[in-house]
Amino acid sequence: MNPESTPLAPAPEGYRINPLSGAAVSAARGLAGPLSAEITAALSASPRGEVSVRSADLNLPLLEKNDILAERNRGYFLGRGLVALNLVSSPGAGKTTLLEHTLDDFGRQTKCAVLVGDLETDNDGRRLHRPHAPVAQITTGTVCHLDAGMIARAAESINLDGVKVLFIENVGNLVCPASFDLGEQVRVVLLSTTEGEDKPLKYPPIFKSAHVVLLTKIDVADALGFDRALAVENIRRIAPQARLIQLSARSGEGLPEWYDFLRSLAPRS
Ligand SMILES: Nc1nc2c(ncn2[C@@H]2O[C@H](COP(=O)(O)OP(=O)(O)OP(=O)(O)O)[C@@H](O)[C@H]2O)c(=O)[nH]1
Ligand SMILES: [Mg+2]
Repeated sequence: MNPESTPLAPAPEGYRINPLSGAAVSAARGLAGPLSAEITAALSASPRGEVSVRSADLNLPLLEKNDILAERNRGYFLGRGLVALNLVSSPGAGKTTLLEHTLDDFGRQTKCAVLVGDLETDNDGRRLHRPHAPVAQITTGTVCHLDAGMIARAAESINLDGVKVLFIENVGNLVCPASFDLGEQVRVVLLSTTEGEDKPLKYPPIFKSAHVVLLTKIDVADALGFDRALAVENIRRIAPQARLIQLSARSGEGLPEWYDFLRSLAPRS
């Protein structure tokens, strides 16, 4: 058992945070603190949990509570000089395996941290925790996605000093996470060869929101009869904006390109 592992008391919303490595000595200043009295009052007066900007004439879109918290996270991450990536995929597409390799390879030169979400268990957090990488597990209970409030609380639970890259491994789901901005700068969507070539066509919102699409488990593509050219065509059709990297965490193919991409994002100090 990891001596650092001391789960925090459950949040009022029911989810739990467990910092498995690199726990913060004291909570970071105010990231998950209450919103201003003005915004809290406006949110509670709104049946749909929305607040409008004061000057409605500007015709700005309404911001929902998650968006407000996400913007606060984004500013906090930028202020700390780190880049946050939100990894989203179906269950089992290979997010944790890729992050294990990333922490062991790329993470030795560039300090990384991980916030990982699942409905239940600390399994992924335990797979990921390493002395050189702060990791916190978020267990959501019944919620099929992470939200910006969970990220704020989990980010406060670990020591982010010196961290340049913060990975957020979302709950395995191709639908729910699409609508929840976490305050990340980069959204990474994984599609594995075991899922079939047609997933971008069937679940377009998540692929349309991607900055990067990773086609994973390419080592088993041939054995599965997976048509990589067709998958690439489908990704390009739905997500022309996204950078595409094909890789296998198992064989190592494509990992240097992924690390080069991370290197291009990581702020230099
Ligand atoms: N062949 C092959 N298998 C892989 C690769 N990457 C991961 N796997 C396997 O795929 C399974 C799921 O991998 P995980 O990394 O746990 O997937 P995940 O996306 O984190 O899963 P959830 O967190 O449950 O959504 C495991 O059995 C891995 O060993 C790969 O590159 N090639
Ligand atoms: Mg995982």
